[in-house]
Amino acid sequence: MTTATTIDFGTWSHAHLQRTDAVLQKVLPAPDIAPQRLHEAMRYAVLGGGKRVRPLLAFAAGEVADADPERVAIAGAAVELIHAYSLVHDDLPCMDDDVLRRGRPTCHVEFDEATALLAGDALQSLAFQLLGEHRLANNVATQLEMVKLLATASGSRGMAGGQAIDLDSVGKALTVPELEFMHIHKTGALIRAATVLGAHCCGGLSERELAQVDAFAKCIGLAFQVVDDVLDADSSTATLGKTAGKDAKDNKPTYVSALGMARAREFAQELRQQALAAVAGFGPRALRLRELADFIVLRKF
Ligand code: GRG
Repeated sequence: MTTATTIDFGTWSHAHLQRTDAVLQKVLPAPDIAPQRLHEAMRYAVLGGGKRVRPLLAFAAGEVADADPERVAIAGAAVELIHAYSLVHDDLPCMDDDVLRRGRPTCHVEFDEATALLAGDALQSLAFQLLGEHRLANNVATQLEMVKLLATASGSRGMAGGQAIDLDSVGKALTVPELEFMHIHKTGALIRAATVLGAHCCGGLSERELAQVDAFAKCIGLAFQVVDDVLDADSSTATLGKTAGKDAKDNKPTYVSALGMARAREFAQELRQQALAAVAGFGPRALRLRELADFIVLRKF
């Protein structure tokens, strides 16, 4: 057993956040390599903060599977690159048209729209380059499965598809099942992929155990979005580092508009309980997954 279980969650998450940032620093092209402006924009989008929840979930699932943290760090960084690309594109005027992200001007404001678009494209490519370049799984079949998993989670049957539904839903009152479908894809798919990728970095979990990790991730991915809806309605721009109250202003359906604030909060707690139940059988190996579930549901930013 690693020392992971002997340190508190704050220390553990800080150490793994730093580990993720060290990989990201290394794999992102240096700003003095041509084309400099594009590389500067990529680095700006990725290295300017962020909670790194997805890599942390990969590390936590990796601990359940006793995976090699070096491998998990690469897998987690690949997911974070996809996440950063999605935020850059989401902030563009043709999508959410936002000017503030992680407490700083959004990528297209700091650079320009064309550069931001290309930076997002290149971050996505870099994510898959990492999965192709590094030995992450114990066998080739699992490694290929990992590539497929990330591609599916980020593509039209995952995040990009969820974003398309989101853009189409402005001004509409979605039913709760429709809302769930949208969010499971837009936000949940990548969170789920991050977690399962972490577990795949060893190959030692049985199908049943992998399904338990996946069930956890599905619940916590949706909980993440429910909490995001609550925070958007209930928190300040200064606390969030992004424009608060935007969902209501943009007339977007959310869990708060569909269920009301109190019920949305309750629903997040129910999802947390379901997530915890899914990994109960792992005992102490799932400590970090449990702590991350708490962080995701109780977070204030
Ligand atoms: C453009 C293909 C494409 C997809 C965009 C993820 C997404 C889809 C849009 C982001 C819009 C948004 C605010 C979604 C809510 C949930 C979410 C992903 C919030 C941001 O993630 P955090 O809180 O951000 O993990 P940090 O900055 O901490 O990394």
